[in-house]
Amino acid sequence: MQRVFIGLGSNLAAPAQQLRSALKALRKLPQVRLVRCSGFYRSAPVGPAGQADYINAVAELNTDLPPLGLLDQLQAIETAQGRERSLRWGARTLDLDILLFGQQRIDLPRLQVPHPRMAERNFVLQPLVELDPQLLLPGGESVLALLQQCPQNRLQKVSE
Ligand code: PH2
Ligand code: MG
Ligand code: MG
Repeated sequence: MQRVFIGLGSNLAAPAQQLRSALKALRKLPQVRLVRCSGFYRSAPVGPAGQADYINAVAELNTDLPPLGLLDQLQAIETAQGRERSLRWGARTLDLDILLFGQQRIDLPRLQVPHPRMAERNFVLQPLVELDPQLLLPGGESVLALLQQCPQNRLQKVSE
């Protein structure tokens, strides 16, 4: 059983509703237990200009699935919610990223864990700290310390 943290993000087609639907789908996955989800945060878009604000959150899961098995399930949920893979960092109906998978480091073409850009993203670090202020990365860095050092992009909590 692994303790896993997933980043959820959307900036198209009723973003908060997209996140709620994704949480419902996560609850239905075999071999996955949704432990809890952070509040929802409105965040300034990182990437190509002209995109709408995102809604972001982080969910904690327990799973017996292997990392790529979980990734397949997450991508199926993204596809079911109308995700189209086009522009890198472009607008999307739903993005589900594996942030942390226990204390594992994974470096495969399809999957890098810890998520390679999480240390620069307050919309990932703030909800992670909300779930567990003591959380450490596999290298031992504190997520709280990363949050204190990371760029302070616009971020506002919009629901518990
Ligand atoms: N995701 C991206 C690119 N930019 N910006 C915000 N605010 N939130 C995101 O989840 C996000 C982003 C690529 O996955
Ligand atoms: Mg992403
Ligand atoms: Mg993604």
